[in-house]
Parts: sequence; C-alpha cells; structure tokens
Amino acid sequence: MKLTGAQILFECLKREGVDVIFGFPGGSVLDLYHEMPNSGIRHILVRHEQGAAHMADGYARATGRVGVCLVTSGPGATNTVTGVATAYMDSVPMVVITGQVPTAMIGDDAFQEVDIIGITRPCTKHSYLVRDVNDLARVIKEAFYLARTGRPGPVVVDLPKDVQQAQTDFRYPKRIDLPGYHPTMEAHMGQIKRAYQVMKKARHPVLYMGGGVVHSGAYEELLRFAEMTQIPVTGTLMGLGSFPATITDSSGHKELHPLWLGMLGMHGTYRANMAVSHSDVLIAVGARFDDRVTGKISGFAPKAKIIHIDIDPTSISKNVEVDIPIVGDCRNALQKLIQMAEAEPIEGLTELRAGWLNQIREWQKTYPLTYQQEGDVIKPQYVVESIYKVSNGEAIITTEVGQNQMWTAQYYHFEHPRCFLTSGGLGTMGYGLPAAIGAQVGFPDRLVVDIAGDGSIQMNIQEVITAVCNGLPVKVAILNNRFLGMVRQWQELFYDKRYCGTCLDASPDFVKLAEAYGAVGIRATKPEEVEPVLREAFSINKPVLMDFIVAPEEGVYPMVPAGKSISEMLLV
Ligand SMILES: Cc1ncc(C[n+]2csc(CCOP(=O)(O)OP(=O)(O)O)c2C)c(N)n1
Repeated sequence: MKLTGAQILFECLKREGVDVIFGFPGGSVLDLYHEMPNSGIRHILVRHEQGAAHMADGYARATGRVGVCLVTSGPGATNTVTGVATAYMDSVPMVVITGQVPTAMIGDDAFQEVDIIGITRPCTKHSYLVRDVNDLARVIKEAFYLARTGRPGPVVVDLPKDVQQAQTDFRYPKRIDLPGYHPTMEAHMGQIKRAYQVMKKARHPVLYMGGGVVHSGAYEELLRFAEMTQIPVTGTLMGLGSFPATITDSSGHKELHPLWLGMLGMHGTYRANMAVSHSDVLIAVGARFDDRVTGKISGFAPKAKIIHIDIDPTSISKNVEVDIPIVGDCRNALQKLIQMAEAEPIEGLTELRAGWLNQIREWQKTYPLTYQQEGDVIKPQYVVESIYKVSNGEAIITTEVGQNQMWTAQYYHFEHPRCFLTSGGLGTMGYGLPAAIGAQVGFPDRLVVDIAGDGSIQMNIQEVITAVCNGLPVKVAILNNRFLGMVRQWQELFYDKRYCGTCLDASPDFVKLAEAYGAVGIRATKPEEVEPVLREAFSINKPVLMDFIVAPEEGVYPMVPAGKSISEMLLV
C-alpha cells in the first residue's frame, strides 16, 4: 500500500517510540498536521517555536529519550535555532522537523523559505533536506540513530511540502548504513591500563565529571570507582547530580558526601577549585574543559597528569593538552577501570588518601559556600536552599541563566542524575520554563521547578499558557532582584558599578500575569514567607508562579574573574 510522505513520517516516529511532539503549525506543515491526529502521538501546541525546541530538549534531558519538535518553514524554523544550538552545546538528543517550500521552489526566495540546513549546519550533529519521498523512512531512521548515539545531539530534518504529499511504498529500513559514522564505544584496554597505573601512584587525584556521565548512564560506576579508590569528585554544571552530593546516615540525617567537592570553575566551590589546582592526576570523565571550568588554561591543574575519557575524539586535547586519552563510552571505560581496581587494589589506600582528604576538609572548613539570611530582606540563596528543603531534594529542577542558575548549582544539592536541566554551553535565557514543561510531560507526577530570574523568565513566559492548557503543573520560582543580576554583578565588579541596561525597574506584576494565563501567582516579600509559599505552591496541582522579592544587589561567590586561574577566586 502506498503512503504519503506525511503518513510515512508518523509511521517512522511511532517505530522510534515517539509519544509526544512539541510543535506549532504553519502553511508548509499543514499536511503533517492533517495526519497527526491519526498517529496517536500526543501534540503539545506551544506559543513560540523556541519554546518547542526547549521543551523537546527538557523532555530529552529528563527522560534520556530523543525529544521531537515540529515547526513550519521560514520563521517557524528560524525560531527554533536558539533551541537547536542550546541542545547542540549540551549534547542533547533531539530531532527537529521543519517544513520547507516545495522542492521546485527551493532557492527562489519563495514565501517563508529559509535555508534552515545552512543556518543550522554549525549547530546540529547532522541536517537533512529530504528531496525524495523514497528517502524519507531511511532519513528518519538515521536521524534518530545519529541523535542518540555517540556524542548525542540535535538533528534537523527539513521536509518540503511536495515530499509530504508524494506517495510511495512504506518500508522501514532494518539496518543503518552510515559509512564513516562509527562511534567508538569500547574504551581501549591498553589505555585503561596506562591510566590506572598513573592513578595508582597518584597522591592527590581528582575526578572531574561532565555531562557525558549523564548521557552514558555511568553514575553507579562513577560512584563505585570513586569510593573504591577514594578519589574525590568534582563536576561541571552539566555533570551535577551524576555523583550524589549528599549521603544519608542510618538516623536519616543528610550530610555532604565526603568525596563530593561541589562544582568547579568560575562559580565553583573553593575546595573544588583548590583540589584541582593542587591535583597530581586529574581524570576527566565525559567533560570537555570548557572555559567556564578551566579559567586561564596555563593555571588549570598545573601539576596534574591529565587523563581524559570521552566518546568524542575531537574533544581530546582540544582545549587542554591530555596525557592519556581514552576514547569511548564513559560507562564502558569506568567498568573497565573498576575491573582493574578490583584486580589490583591500591595498597595502603586509607593511609595514602588520609592527608589529601584531610586537606580537602580543611579547604571546605576555611571557605564553605555561605551567605547571611538576616533582616527583613529575602536572600536568593535562601530561596534555593528552601526549595531543596521543601522538595526533599527530589524535584526536577530547571533554571534560567544568570545568578539564579549559579545559586541553584551551589545551593540545591543534586543527588540524582537527570534532575538538573540547565543551559550550560550556550547559556540561554528563556530555557528554564519550556524545559520544565518538557520534563513535566515526561514525568507528569513529579515535582518540576524552574528557578528563574525576573529577566530570563520574560523571554519565554508565553509558555505558561501551554502548561495551563495541557494540565502540566510546573512551578516557577522567580528570584526577583529587579536586575539582570549576573550582568549587573559584572558591571559592579569590573565596570565601576555603571549599571547600564541592567536595571529592570519596569517588570510586569508576575502574580497578575500568572492569573491572566489561568495559572496561580503567589508573592513572598519576607524571609518567613518563603517556606509557606513553597509549601502552598507545591501542594497545588496547577502551574504556579512564585514571585520572591529578593535582595537586589546580592552577588554570586566565589567567583573566578575572566582571564584568571581557578585558584584566584574572589571569595566574597
Ligand atoms: C538570550 C540571552 N541574552 C542575553 C544573555 C546575557 N545574560 C547572561 S545572564 C543575564 C542576566 C540574567 O538576568 P535574570 O534573568 O534577571 O537573572 P539573575 O542573573 O538576576 O538571576 C544576561 C542578560 C543570555 N545569557 N542569554
């Protein structure tokens, strides 16, 4: 039986296990929207295509599945670009389907034509323009395969209108044939042995984990390996949650995991940055030495031999010269390292590590993360700590970008992977709310909270109505400091306090805005109101916007100024 391109697309999506599409219609995808109701796939109608891309991204990060969004040609497609680039920078598996003008009109500047393949080529893992309906099934199969294998990432599939309408026999290919694309999964045993010998001799080793640990599902292996070798662990923003920040003792008391150093880098903890700066062996696992992590490269881990485990060979020695590269899946590499450690345990481990772990405890005692909640004004860090407390550390947290994001990384102790969704690589304001909606679609019964700034939340606030219409009870905690806070902080520190373009004295009344959208709005202006507002919000089965009026000029510390080494932190 012959099927149209539109029917073929949905047959393929069903075979890939897609159960939800985030989308927005238009002229060049009308055939797809006509077919959608027959597919049984849920459609979430967004209010802006950037929202669709971030929702697909949030869904993917929270569930580990491929997120899918569908938009029309021209402006629909270009509106997704920020979302595509966001996913690309953080290696998130996504398939973005864009409509395109009919093949015969491509290149004619037809109405709503844009070269979305050209525009997105630098920020996708691959982009396909499907010119022939006979290629469609193969392309969709490849798109999902590319999105989820190796180093994951977004793939764009551009579908001209006539290809959606053309008919052909439907056959879903059984096999993938992509010459030249063979991600290395198996870590090389020779390199593993070399690395382990170096680790065995290390006196001041540190494990530095990134988002690759999340993508490969290597958390249990990471914990096991760290504990059996007593190597302390730090993480990038993308890695948070892959190593449990806390442990709970038999009486139910939670404390920081003794091997957990906290995040490293620009707003990392003193102990993490000092440990890396003094390390003799640094083992990077699924992390890419981003400049927000390394600071001045020459001052980064200056005494350490560097071992780098990564599935992406192009990230090895890209920013920092690596001594022992291990190309492969992080989980596979850690499993092999565990086998090595079992076969050849480190002699006298407890004594060997005593001094190092003691030194780390000293650093923690000297400069813990701290702030003062005193007087009548709410401190933003107190709101984040209270969210941690009231949610019992069990929420899925998204953030916007800026101070809100860094305070969340510092004061919400992530204990589980896939619970902290944030735009790390691109730093996209407006990410958090749609990502929270995507996560809530994946986990309808979990508490999902977007921790937002009053600036960022306004970048995609239109999606509140998407949450309301679809019965998605996301919570938004706005840390309302009436500034573009993080930029203001830089102006304060490095530009003589000239606050140009960063004062948000005119913002909407967020409580009324929430109500206008059919959500619930609650405001807190005093510290004693913070917990009751959170408890109330978390008990309501609807989207809630909480407007926390916080100290306007609070800063995020520690901070490594741009161009400095990570050991040169501003502490207050
Ligand atoms: C789309 C976008 N535009 C601009 C920036 C630059 N930027 C980074 S942080 C920031 C301020 C964010 O302010 P707000 O959302 O109020 O959060 P706060 O820092 O106050 O917590 C800006 C403008 C960005 N990251 N993304």
